[in-house]
Amino acid sequence: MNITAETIKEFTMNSGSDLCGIASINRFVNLPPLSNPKDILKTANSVIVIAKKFLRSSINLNSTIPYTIIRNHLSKEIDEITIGLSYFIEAHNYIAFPTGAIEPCNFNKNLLKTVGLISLKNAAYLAGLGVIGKNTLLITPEFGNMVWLGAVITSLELEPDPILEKNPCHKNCKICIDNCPVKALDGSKFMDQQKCWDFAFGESEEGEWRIKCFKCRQICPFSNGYK
Ligand code: B12
Repeated sequence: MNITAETIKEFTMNSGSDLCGIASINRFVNLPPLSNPKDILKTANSVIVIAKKFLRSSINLNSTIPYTIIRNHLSKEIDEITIGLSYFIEAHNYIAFPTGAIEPCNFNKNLLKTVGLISLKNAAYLAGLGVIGKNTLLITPEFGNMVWLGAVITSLELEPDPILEKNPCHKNCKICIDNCPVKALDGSKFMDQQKCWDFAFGESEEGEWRIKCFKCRQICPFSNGYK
């Protein structure tokens, strides 16, 4: 059986993805040295990126428990889909492996940044799923920034999707930058990881691990798509 982009999309959608896009490897150029799948697999030809919709009801509550539940659950679901897809592709004699939705990560000593196997936001942009907003998050036409991402890097050559270029962020909108409680955003492509990390992740007052801040998602006018 010949695996085509359609086969892959059918597989991911049947496995529970809400979006799936494909980037050809030659799109991963002019990136910081941390985002190139070719550094991991020399024979990589494509990166398949999937997204699941994040539950919007979880972001405007007086508790961070529901958001944390959804984030943990989606990370598992995404990993299950990308692992399943990797086995499916491998069964057709190609190399394929998942990148992990949230972990493990590496600490890059040169950049002084914690980095995933690849940057999923970049990969999703290059796979045509959406654009990167001023909050540095991927914003998709269908669900805005309320998506959770995962990817498979593979030696399989696939027809890539067109990149979306039109960015819906209004030129003068700075709502995410102005409302970040720790000023981790400055309008550039990188955010201040340490500031965000120290404030947004860790023990809650009740003593359990939580994600305690997601203001940059919540306040964005595109938390529900921009079609
Ligand atoms: C480590 C990590 C964190 C760290 C650091 C975040 C960071 N931006 O680096 C902390 C703990 C602070 C964090 C916070 C959050 N995170 Co986080 N995080 C990750 C993780 C695991 C790795 C990110 C990484 O590698 N960062 C390294 C930096 C360098 O890369 P990057 O920001 O991804 O990509 C930027 C650069 O490459 C740059 N860039 C692109 N091209 C070029 C070219 C040049 C020349 C230059 C200089 C730069 C440049 O622009 C890119 C976009 O900003 C990813 C999963 C993954 N593997 O990607 C999730 C991920 C990015 N997190 C996510 C989310 C949602 C969050 C939070 C909202 C909290 C939460 N978990 O719910 C906040 C929001 C912060 C924000 N506004 O960015 C989602 C984003 C989904 C989306 N819609 O975009 C991801 C993709 C997880 C997932 N599986 O969906 N996160």
